[in-house]
Amino acid sequence: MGKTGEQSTFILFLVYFLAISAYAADIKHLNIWPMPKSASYGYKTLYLNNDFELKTDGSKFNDASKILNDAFLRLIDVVKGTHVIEAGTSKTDPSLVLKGIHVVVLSPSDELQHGIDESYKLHIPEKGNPLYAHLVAQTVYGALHGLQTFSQVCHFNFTSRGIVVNQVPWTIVDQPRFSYRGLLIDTSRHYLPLPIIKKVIDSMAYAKLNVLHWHIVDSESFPLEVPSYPKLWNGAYSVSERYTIADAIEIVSYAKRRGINVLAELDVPGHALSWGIGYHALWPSTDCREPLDVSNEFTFKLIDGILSDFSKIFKYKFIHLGGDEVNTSCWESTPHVRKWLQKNGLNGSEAYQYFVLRAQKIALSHGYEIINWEETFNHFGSKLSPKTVVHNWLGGGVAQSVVEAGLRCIVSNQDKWYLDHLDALWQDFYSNEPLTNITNPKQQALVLGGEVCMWGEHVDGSDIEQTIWPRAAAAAERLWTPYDRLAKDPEQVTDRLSYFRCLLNQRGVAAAPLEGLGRAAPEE
Ligand code: CP6
Repeated sequence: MGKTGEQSTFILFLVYFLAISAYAADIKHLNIWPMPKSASYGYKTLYLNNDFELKTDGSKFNDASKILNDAFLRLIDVVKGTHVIEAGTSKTDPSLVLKGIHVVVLSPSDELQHGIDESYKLHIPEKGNPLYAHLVAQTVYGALHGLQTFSQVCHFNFTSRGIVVNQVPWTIVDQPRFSYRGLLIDTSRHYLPLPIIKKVIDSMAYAKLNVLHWHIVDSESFPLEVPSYPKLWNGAYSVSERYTIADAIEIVSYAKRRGINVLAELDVPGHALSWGIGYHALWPSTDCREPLDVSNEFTFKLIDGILSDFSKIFKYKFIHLGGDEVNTSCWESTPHVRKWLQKNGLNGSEAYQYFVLRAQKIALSHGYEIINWEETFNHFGSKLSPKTVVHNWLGGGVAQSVVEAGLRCIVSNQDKWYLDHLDALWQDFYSNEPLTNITNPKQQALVLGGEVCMWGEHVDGSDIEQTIWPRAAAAAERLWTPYDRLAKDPEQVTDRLSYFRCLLNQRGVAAAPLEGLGRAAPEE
């Protein structure tokens, strides 16, 4: 029997209504940040056993250095929050008790490198005897992401005085959109004590960021020990504001155990005044103390020595060689450098190119691929090593030209992703799309990802956390979540981001309110 017009209208309306309410429910109850690639869930509640356990039967990964086991212990810690789980209060009905999580890691290797598989599948079934959550990942670092997601579906329940998982059954299939999801910290403008850096690393892992770009040294101070050139850290602010080699190794290892690579930067030749405090020969003259002296062989011998030391500590395949904001007129106005320029037939700008390319060759000889700030590409892009990744920071959307030229690129445009711009809103961070105007899939693949930058002029250990968070989280979702699942209008994710910000607070991270930092930007 055919339907009347009225009936069809009604059915259409009903379908429309159900679709809308299902969508609304999806947004409201899916409090996972960043949003996974896909997630489905139900309505049942399970209780975590007091002795909630990690099971790894069937894993090819033997966890000799306890990366997975420690991550599991941290998971229990953060989901408990500040509460004491009261023994003997857990549910006795075994059909409602989650005994543990069964983690299967398929790759035996614990190598953390750019481009490794970070995917995972998490299933929390509603039935089973005994009942286990299931997490499968190719690498242990994918499994770590899965544990982070698991921690976000656990809640402390005040009735049972224990931890519950709501909305079971869960099925989450997840993987990042971009392989490079970075945060820059700057320990030259303000020294950051080791415990602060570790807290920043912990918080990065909560948001699934995976690269700590360590802008270790710059013009203001040189806080790092370099065994080959032990006077370099004479450029530190004070004797106590320095990192030993053991400190640097500790940072790299701490980050690795959380799935985070450390990208070390030497910003040459333009941001290196402090280097000359220990070695005056690096300065063209006392009136011209940056850029580094391009005419002196010692400059390159020293860069070689530093990178030789770095290659034993910083195992990430990339090294950042800076190359931004080079004032070449200072070279041209220093007599002995001017003489050298004339002898070699170079002007200041050509000498800048010579410097950057020579530093690149040194880095390549130590096995590194190179990241350079975008000025290098803007001045002599076609001369750069094909192993260069161009790091955007100026506003002009250089990514498009970089990938058209066949080079790789990382996006950090200062109008959207500079955390030191205190008046930039989380909505700006959320809406910054790395693939703007890049439609060719081959070119899209050259955009490795992006990075938010916490330059250190105006922050130190006292306020770095609330300056980074929650805005970095907005960028983290942009870099993790498939494009189609991102909100077109950032306001649609306000509640979910608020929730994540609260979660950060509960975990001891001083994330600021979404409305802002509550203080004015300093005068420029
Ligand atoms: N330090 C270095 C900086 C900046 C850059 N490089 C910077 C420039 C402009 C703004 C913020 C930071 N402080 N070494 C540029 C890449 Cl607005």
